[in-house]
Amino acid sequence: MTGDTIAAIATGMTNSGIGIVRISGNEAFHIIDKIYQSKNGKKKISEMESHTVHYGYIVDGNQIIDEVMVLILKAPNTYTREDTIEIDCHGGVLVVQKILETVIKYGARPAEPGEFTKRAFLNGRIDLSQAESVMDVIQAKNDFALKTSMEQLKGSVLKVVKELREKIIYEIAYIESALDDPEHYDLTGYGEKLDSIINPIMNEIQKLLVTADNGKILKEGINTAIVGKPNAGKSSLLNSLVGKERAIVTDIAGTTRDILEEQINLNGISLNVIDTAGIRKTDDIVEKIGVDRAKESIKDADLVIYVVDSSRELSNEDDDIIELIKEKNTIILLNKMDLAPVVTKDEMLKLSDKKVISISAKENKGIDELEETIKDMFFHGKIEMNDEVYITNVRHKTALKNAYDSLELVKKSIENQMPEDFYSIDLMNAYEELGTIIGESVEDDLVNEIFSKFCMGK
Ligand SMILES: Nc1nc2c(ncn2[C@@H]2O[C@H](COP(=O)(O)OP(=O)(O)OP(=O)(O)O)[C@@H](O)[C@H]2O)c(=O)[nH]1
Ligand SMILES: [Mg+2]
Repeated sequence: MTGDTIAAIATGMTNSGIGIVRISGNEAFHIIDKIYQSKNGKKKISEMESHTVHYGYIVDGNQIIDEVMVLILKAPNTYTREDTIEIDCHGGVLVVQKILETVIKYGARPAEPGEFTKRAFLNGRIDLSQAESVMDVIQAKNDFALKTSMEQLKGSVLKVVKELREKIIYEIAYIESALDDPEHYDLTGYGEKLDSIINPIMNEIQKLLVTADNGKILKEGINTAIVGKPNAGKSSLLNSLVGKERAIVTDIAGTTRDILEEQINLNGISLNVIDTAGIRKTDDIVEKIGVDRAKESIKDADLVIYVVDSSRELSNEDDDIIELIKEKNTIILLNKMDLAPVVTKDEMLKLSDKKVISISAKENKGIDELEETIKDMFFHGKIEMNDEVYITNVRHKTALKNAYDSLELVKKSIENQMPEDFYSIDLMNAYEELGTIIGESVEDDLVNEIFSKFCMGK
């Protein structure tokens, strides 16, 4: 147990139906006894049964602060494993703050961000990957993110990582024992055997690493830049994807000057779409800044949508754009298919090896095909959420990568017929790296770093 008693507002700081102030620690009941007054009886709240709700007032001396419901949770069956009180009060920002101030006045200290979850971790209720997923659940932007975070919260990552670590530690233990006691444990031919044990472990890690790439995109959204010449219909496309008139559309070339960003949800996948200024040579200072930004946005994009006005001849500027997008994931849209075509798919395919789709942003045609293509591009057609474990956390990904590299070193040592203690050094590194994912053998710094990222009151 950590000792002191912490308190924080657990709900958002806006006026809402209810607000919750949470208290956790040894003094939690002592504090609530001093500031809670029940509606009828005089009984102390600390004498009531655990996991019950009580109706009364929060008071500071004679002054009533709010009418509340108090939830009492006695250790160890609580989130933090400590005595916990939750005060449900009216949801006005001022009221909630007043209650927190009173709780602090009578002995609690304001919690650091994420400190409740940190205590849950330190007191052994959850592992580190679960703790991190608490934050992810709170911040989930779409169905996928929510679902994977919930899976992780239930311990999906923990399970896989634990299994891998068990296999590795077994081999380390074997090597150590054999080196100590060669009469009972034989290491002849062990290198080969170890190699055959490491391979499936490395495959498993590799599989997790692949999900990490999808995972990041699924969680944070695909950064998508819509680019093209002025008047091609970029803003019209954005509007069509968003489903409302978000960007200004006119027939004047050079309408969009600055970058405009919108989030779109495609059946559970988020797209962070930016509409950019039409790319062309210009002497207009403001437009030129916009054009430079448009070019810059190509560099940062996971996906570029290059919109071409198919009712007009291509020009040098199209060649320039094709050059800029050469290395990027790109979909070329031949827009304005409702008009007489001047640029055809075949012509476009001669200039670029990218996927080409005909659409009409104005009449909303071809948008479905665009959406399907995006899904295929990023998830090879299958984005349905199966039971696969997804890695959605950058820290986990790095640790997996490091573990993989260490195992590769083990393989090298085997290949070069190095002495066995070389194997165990790198096996140990892999073991420790995997351990950092679930918070075993982690440094205090790392723990603090992770928990300080949490929202207050969680
Ligand atoms: N016929 C037809 N017209 C379209 C289509 N898409 C866009 N337009 C028209 O093309 C003109 C330019 O559209 P915008 O969406 O403003 O083009 P933009 O690429 O954003 O242009 P800039 O912001 O100037 O770079 C407008 O008059 C639109 O109504 C389409 O599919 N068919
Ligand atoms: Mg525009």
